[in-house]
This record gives sequence, structure tokens and C-alpha cells, in this order.
Amino acid sequence: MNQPALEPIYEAILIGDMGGTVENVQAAIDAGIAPESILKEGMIPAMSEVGRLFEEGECFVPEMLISARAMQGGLGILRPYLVDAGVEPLGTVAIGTVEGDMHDIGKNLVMMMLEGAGFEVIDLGVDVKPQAFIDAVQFNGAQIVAMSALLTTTMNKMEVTINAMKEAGIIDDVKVMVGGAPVTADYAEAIGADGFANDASKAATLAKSFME
Ligand code: B1M
Repeated sequence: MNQPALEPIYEAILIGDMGGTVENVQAAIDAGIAPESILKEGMIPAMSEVGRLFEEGECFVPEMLISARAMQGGLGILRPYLVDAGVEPLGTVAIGTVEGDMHDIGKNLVMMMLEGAGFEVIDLGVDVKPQAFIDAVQFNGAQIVAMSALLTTTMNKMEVTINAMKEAGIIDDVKVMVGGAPVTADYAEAIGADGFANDASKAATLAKSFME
């Protein structure tokens, strides 16, 4: 870790200490460390380590869950620093984690970056069925549909949703962007998405490029 001051944040997320995470994120902000560094050098690596421990059978779902809660607590502190929404929204994005998938940390980060870039964001939550994305386009004026998936078993729902949007006759009215750990640019192209981003800031840049 480049910044030793971020070590307590990393440790607190790893052991699922939400109070400690919140306290240490606030301390890092007070010490003048850039919010993006806190996120990218302290918090995200901790979640990656939790994933590695899970893969190796050294931690289990309950531990992943309490680490995720600690991460969300820390993100709550970072949120106002990452989000500095403009006055006129750039456009409207409907975002959600696809059907069958409950992972929302990455989706929430993408949402914050989109808000920070000046978009109005409709958060559809997790386990989002294709029809909910369609409704957001038809009834809430979403110009961009943003889908996140963290499981190899749920990423196919992105294609299912795109096909449902084709059937509903709205695919030409929207841009579709996809992302999440198992998703690649090749996969995005293969399922007919308009774009892919592998992290939250690139997702915001991509969304901006759609509106140009
Ligand atoms: Co889950 N889980 N999980 N999990 N979990 C993974 C994803 C896994 C890789 C762990 C592992 O085995 N190493 C594995 C998936 C394996 C696979 O599919 N091949 C896995 C599994 C197996 C499961 C369960 C099936 C476990 C079980 O029950 N036996 C189960 C499934 C539940 C379900 O969804 N139906 C499950 C459950 C859970 C918890 C509920 C305990 C918890 C989620 C809590 C929550 O999200 N509120 C959890 C967690 C925390 C993880 C890991 C450890 C961390 C995920 C995370 O938040 N990462 C994860 C391991 C890992 O990823 N290393 C794992 C941090 C986050 C910032 O990154 O979401 O990738 P990420 O987002 C990134 C980019 O991907 C990108 O931007 C973000 C960064 O800037 N991005 C986008 C994301 N969405 C985007 C959208 C875009 C653009 C960019 O455009 C629209």
C-alpha cells in the first residue's frame, strides 16, 4: 500500500469493522488524503482481498457480508466528496444490478461517479428484472441504461435485458452500458451493448461520451 495512512481503512474493511471503517475514512479525509485515493488504494483493495480469501476458503459468506457493510459505511462518508453534481443534469441514467444478482457495491460506486459527472440517476437497486429497465426508459425518460453484474451466472441477464428492450421497441432510444467484474469489452460487444467500462470513473466518462 502506497499510503500507510490507508492501512487502518484496509484492515477495518477486511475484518468487517464498520465503525472503524467510518472513523478511519473520516480521519483520512481530515488528513487531506484525496477521496479517490482512499477509495482506490484503501477500500477497493480490501474488498479484493476479501474475495481472494473467499475463493481460497479462508472466509465465508457472512464475513463477506460484514466486510461489504463496512465498505458501504465508508462509502457513505466518501459520497459527498465524490459527488458534486452540476446544476443542469447532463442526462438521465437508469442503473441496476441485473436479475438474480445482489452485489451492489460496484453499482453504487458507478452511481456516485455518474452523479458526480452531472447525471440524474435512477437507482433500480439489485435483482432488477428486464421490465424494470424498460419501464425506466418508457416512463422515467432514462436515456442510458447501465447494468452491473458480478456473477458469471447472472451476466447473461444483460443480454436478456437487451433483447427485451429490442422486443419492446426502445433499443434505438437508449444507450446501453455494462460492467462488473466478470464482464469484458468483448462480451459487451457480443451482446449488443453500446459500451463497457471496467471501473466507475471510466463508466462516467463513457456515459458523457454517449451524450455528446
Ligand atoms: Co459475492 N461473489 N457472492 N458477495 N462477492 C464475488 C463476486 C466472487 C467473485 C467471490 C469469489 O468467489 N472470489 C464470486 C463470484 C464468482 C463467479 O461468479 N465466478 C461471488 C459469489 C460466488 C457469491 C455467492 C454466490 C456466494 C454464495 O452465496 N455462495 C453469493 C451470490 C448472491 C447473489 O448475488 N445472488 C454472493 C454474495 C455476496 C455478498 C452478499 C455476501 C456480498 C455482496 C454485498 C453487496 O454487494 N452489498 C458479496 C461480496 C462482497 C463479494 C466480493 C467479495 C466483493 C464484491 C465487491 O463489492 N467488490 C466479490 C469478490 C471480488 O469482487 N473480488 C464477490 C468491490 C467493488 C467496488 O467492485 O463490484 O467489481 P465491483 O465494481 C467495480 C467494477 O467491476 C466496475 O466499477 C467498480 C469499481 O470502480 N463496475 C462497473 C461494476 N459495475 C459496473 C457497471 C458499469 C461499469 C462499471 O456500467 C454499467
